[in-house]
Amino acid sequence: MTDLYLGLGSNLGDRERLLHRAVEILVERIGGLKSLSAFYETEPWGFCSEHPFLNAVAVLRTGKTPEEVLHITQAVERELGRCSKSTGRVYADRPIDIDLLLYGDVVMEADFDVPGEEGRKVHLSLPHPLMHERSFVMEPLAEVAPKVVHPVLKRTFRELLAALADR
Ligand code: PH2
Ligand code: MG
Ligand code: MG
Repeated sequence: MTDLYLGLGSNLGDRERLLHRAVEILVERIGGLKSLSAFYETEPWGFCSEHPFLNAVAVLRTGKTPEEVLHITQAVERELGRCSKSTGRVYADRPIDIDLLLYGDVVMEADFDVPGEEGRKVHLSLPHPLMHERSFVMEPLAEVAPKVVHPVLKRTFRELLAALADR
């Protein structure tokens, strides 16, 4: 069993209900809930929008592989009404976004097939390559796991959050 860290965000619709529902489905399909952060209201980062986000981090204990987790999170995003995916780093408003932040200490880059979509691939990087630059991730993460060490940067999430706040 591995500790899986998921970043959740919503900036359209009933954001609080969407986050709660997403966690409920993720727990059914991926594994038991170890911790869930508070929900943080945050300004859109990296794009302009009049719709603020609610962001949270959930930690699940899972026996699923990263690939299985990715397929499940993408299916849950679709089921909760997400129709378009951000491409490159061009972001858009969304009812729900579920990002894999960390899968234990695993460091990996991979392209996976998308089931049912011939030829389409989805890329997965672990740890999430931008997580330590984003306060909307690091604040809830440092709340639930202040002493956990980033497997590449070798600093705790509390230290990484403090480094962000200093900038
Ligand atoms: N997600 C993004 C881009 N910008 N800003 C906030 N505040 N919260 C997010 O979850 C978020 C974002 C890409 O997924
Ligand atoms: Mg995201
Ligand atoms: Mg995403």
